[in-house]
Amino acid sequence: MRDLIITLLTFLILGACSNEESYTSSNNEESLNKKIIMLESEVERYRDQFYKVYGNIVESCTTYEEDISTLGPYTLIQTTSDQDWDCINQLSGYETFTGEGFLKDGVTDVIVNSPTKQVFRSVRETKVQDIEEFYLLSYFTGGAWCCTVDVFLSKEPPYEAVFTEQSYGDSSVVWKDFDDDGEKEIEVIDTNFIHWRASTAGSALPAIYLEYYYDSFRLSKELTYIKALEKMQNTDPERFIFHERVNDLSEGLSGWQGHDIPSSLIEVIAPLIMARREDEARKFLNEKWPDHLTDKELFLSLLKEQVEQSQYW
Ligand SMILES: [Ca+2]
Repeated sequence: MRDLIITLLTFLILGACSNEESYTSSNNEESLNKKIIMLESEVERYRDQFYKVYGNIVESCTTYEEDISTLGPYTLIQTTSDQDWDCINQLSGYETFTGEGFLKDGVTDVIVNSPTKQVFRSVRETKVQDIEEFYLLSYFTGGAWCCTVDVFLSKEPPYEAVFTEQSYGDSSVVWKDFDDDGEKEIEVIDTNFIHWRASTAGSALPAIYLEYYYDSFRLSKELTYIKALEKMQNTDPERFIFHERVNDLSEGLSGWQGHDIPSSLIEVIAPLIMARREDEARKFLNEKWPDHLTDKELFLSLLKEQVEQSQYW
């Protein structure tokens, strides 16, 4: 392995030398450019080969451990890798900057099987919780803004995933009895308003509520309605104001007539529409709509169109 890497590095150095040679011996700019492009593509090729060889070295110095446990009727198989960096550095003949973390290290695979089939798989570290009525599996997908995935596994036959949600950001869905009736519900932050006429930070994140009903979750219109009313009453009225933008470069595509749409306003109106309380949504919009803005009906119809994009509509 080490010899192979030295050979590859030698090719790279020779490539660089011949580049210099042709530069001094030729005045033809075009042929020089061609030569540079050719050498660059060769360097890329050697780089690819180097990573392949290096990846093989890392793999040869990595041990995998499979941990099998049970989760009620389910079997949880978790594979963890351990990269030996003394071994890797010795075989490759040099030390890396970081000394760790080439390819995947740590949890590389999580599989959950029911008695009859595979019901879950993730290549990310997964949090496993017994939440009484269900098992909850959660993992973070990574990325600057994204996303937590929650999967609810049934404790009753047929044993399967009854609910999967990818939430925005690093928060899981909330599972609790929101209305003290003895039955728990799921609070989901609906992601369908992200980037609707707003920036990422200015986007509305309306909360809706789901109830368990005959083996699956469905929208709880009543609870979604109650929570929208709570939000309406408990929000500082300042947060329902359309503020004028200093520099609106969106040409009407974002905000409304040069104003930011208050995200709290959508966070009340969208759940009201979801709960089929459109009359109350309209009444609330009428109360909050400023005199200096126009096309309120168009605004409401566009907002409603967006609500209907929700997977829970
Ligand atoms: Ca409840």
